[in-house]
Amino acid sequence: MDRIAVIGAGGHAKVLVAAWLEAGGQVEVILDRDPARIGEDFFGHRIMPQSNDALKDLAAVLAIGDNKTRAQLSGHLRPASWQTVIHPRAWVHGSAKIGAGTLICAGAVVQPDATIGEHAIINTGAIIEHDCRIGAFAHIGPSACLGGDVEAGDGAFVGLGAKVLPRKRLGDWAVVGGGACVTKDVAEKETVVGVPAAAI
Ligand code: JB2
Repeated sequence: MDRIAVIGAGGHAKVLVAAWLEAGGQVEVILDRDPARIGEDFFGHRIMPQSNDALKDLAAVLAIGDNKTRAQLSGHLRPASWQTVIHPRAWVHGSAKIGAGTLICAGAVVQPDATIGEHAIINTGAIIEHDCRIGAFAHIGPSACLGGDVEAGDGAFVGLGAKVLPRKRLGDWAVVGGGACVTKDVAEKETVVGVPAAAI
């Protein structure tokens, strides 16, 4: 399996690198933009400064939790390709479509005919039911659960343990707070919290 470049060296990168290694992959280089991190050890690699030069012959993955940062970086970094990372103990049905650069974490379930865009995060133990459509740069948090035929737009964030009832729509860059239960559609860029979820 290819050796990849990992962009970002924080908490999310730990989860991503662990999944990639568990899947049998190898890491070529870890890049971070924070000068204070350069030279630190990260999974046995010295953290290096970010540059397009370091990426040009490598598949890479954006290992940064913030959805907007991943969207921005995907527009100006130029690796040879973007690597999709699926933990070997995630369950992804063969009919599901997973975009380039997306991470599916341990224990996540992606059911038939779900589609997930590029550079998304389906975090630990999240459930994506049949026919869901998850946009690019979205993040479905640990143990969150999306019922069948839910749509989550580009950059949408669903917090830890939140639930979205079947057929509901989350607009682009909508935010669902941890533990919320979404019973109505959520507008673009709107933030909702609580049970049942309401705008703040
Ligand atoms: O533009 C960038 C850049 N922006 C931030 N380029 C590169 N190469 N690196 C960048 N970073 C780096 O990502 C920061 O310097 C920092 O080292 C790292 C972000 O680490 P942090 O631990 O703050 O956040 P995270 O994105 O790894 O994890 C967050 O999101 C996850 C989904 C946390 O909230 C986690 O708890 C959460 N599970």
